[in-house]
Amino acid sequence: MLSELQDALLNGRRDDVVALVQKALDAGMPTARILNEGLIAAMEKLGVQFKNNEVFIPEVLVAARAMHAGLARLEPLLVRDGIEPKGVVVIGTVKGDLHDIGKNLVAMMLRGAGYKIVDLGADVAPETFVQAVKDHNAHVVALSALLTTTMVQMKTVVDAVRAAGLSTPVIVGGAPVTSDFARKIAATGYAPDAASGVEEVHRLLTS
Ligand code: B1M
Repeated sequence: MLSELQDALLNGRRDDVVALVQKALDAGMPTARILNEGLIAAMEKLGVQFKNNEVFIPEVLVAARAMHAGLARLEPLLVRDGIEPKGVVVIGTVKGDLHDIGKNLVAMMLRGAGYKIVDLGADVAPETFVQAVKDHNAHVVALSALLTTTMVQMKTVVDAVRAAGLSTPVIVGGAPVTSDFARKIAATGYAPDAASGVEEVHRLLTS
């Protein structure tokens, strides 16, 4: 049943995902097992396929939508069972930048990997990131920028987070962003794509 569920998710068959989650629940399978060995395992496979250019953005978006539908069915039960998220990640596209497709992908993959996501959207001011970290006791801040003119805002956010006395790791990504740039602005980490973003958050929270 779990491999059927993984297969449905990898192929973006949203209705099948919901039906198979329900079938597993009806069969008495624990919610954590459906989540970890069904939905999350499939998203991890998808992340590897995406990284290896075996699937592309449209497939990832469709699979992510199916993942959302499956998660929506499990969420009330997970809350009831008291399964804690792996950590809280505040994510947003920096001020002045309206590109949000890559940021959404990163958020979806992180959600799929078991993190609670506080998605601030696009065109987010530095003080909004700081406030969200405080309000949600975030473990990581993830920033996206697609314009060379807005990349500089990432430094403003890193500086604002540190000026607020917070040691929360800040990771950065987006087409024009490089690991060199991340180092220069004293960001804690860098991820070139969504799958690496998940790996980077795992690394930071387990090291
Ligand atoms: Co704009 N745009 N755009 N645009 N746009 C680019 C980025 C551009 C490269 C196009 C070009 O000229 N060739 C160019 C930037 C040039 C530069 O700065 N060097 C550009 C420009 C100039 C502009 C405007 C200024 C155009 C104008 O108005 N004259 C304007 C700016 C508006 C603004 O933001 N203030 C503008 C507007 C737009 C649209 C609104 C029309 C639309 C955005 C719609 C939306 O996002 N809702 C748009 C689009 C779609 C693009 C392109 C075509 C596609 C971007 C995209 O979604 N890629 C883009 C050209 C291109 O990239 N080929 C372009 C797919 C997405 C999945 O990839 O976002 O890179 P990406 O995310 C990747 C990784 O980067 C990484 O993971 C993702 C998945 O692997 N990643 C992270 C991203 N964020 C991360 C965060 C992390 C980790 C990894 O956290 C740690």
